[in-house]
Amino acid sequence: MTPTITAFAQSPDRGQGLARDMRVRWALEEAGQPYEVRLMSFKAMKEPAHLALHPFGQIPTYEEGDLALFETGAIVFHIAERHAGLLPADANARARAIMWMFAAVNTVELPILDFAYGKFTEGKKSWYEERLPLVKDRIRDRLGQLSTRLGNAEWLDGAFSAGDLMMVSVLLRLKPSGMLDEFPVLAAYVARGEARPAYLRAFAAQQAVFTAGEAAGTR
Ligand SMILES: N[C@@H](CCC(=O)N[C@@H](CS)C(=O)NCC(=O)O)C(=O)O
Repeated sequence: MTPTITAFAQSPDRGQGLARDMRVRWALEEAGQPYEVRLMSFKAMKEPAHLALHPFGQIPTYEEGDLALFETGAIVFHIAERHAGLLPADANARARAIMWMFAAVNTVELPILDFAYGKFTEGKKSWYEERLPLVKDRIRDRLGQLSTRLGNAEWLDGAFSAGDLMMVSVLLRLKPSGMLDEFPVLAAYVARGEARPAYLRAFAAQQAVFTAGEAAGTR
């Protein structure tokens, strides 16, 4: 059965691929699975029909038959479990790939979101500028540690896995800030992820939503 995911009808990032439907699209492309997309307005995301799927009123969601999921980590894990290409067959290597998925969303993404969302939510507070160096240093600590671990390796643990997919997705949010370039090992790692054919297909698909909106005059 072809799954349906939800994505922004009008992505605030203007098609840069930073919205989280991108991770799910990428995972489905890596797995070679077709999918359908239901585009959501911000208003519709907060209405009962969508809240029944996603209690926090966000995107993306994933529907397949009578299964409905939210949270990108869970969705990517579900895709990776059911299709080849995203989790190693060896049990220990598989456990480590899952560990990296959690590390991406639970350890690396948290300080990055504090930085990325802070400007919008707290940018006008008197203490915002004073706090900013601390927020950036927390990110640099994590990036330094991750960079040391990655070293000369191509991917985090052997072959490309769902752990890399989640980690690259999380790190991509830092690209516009220039902070990633302070860690050439990680900048190269992210570039390897972005060069994967599955990533490129997913990126083009999400960008097409923005381009179509512009052409229709809804942007
Ligand atoms: N932890 C969630 C985060 C989902 C999330 O923050 N989605 C954003 C788009 S990238 C969203 O829907 N934001 C709109 C809102 O929260 O109202 C996941 O990984 O799926």
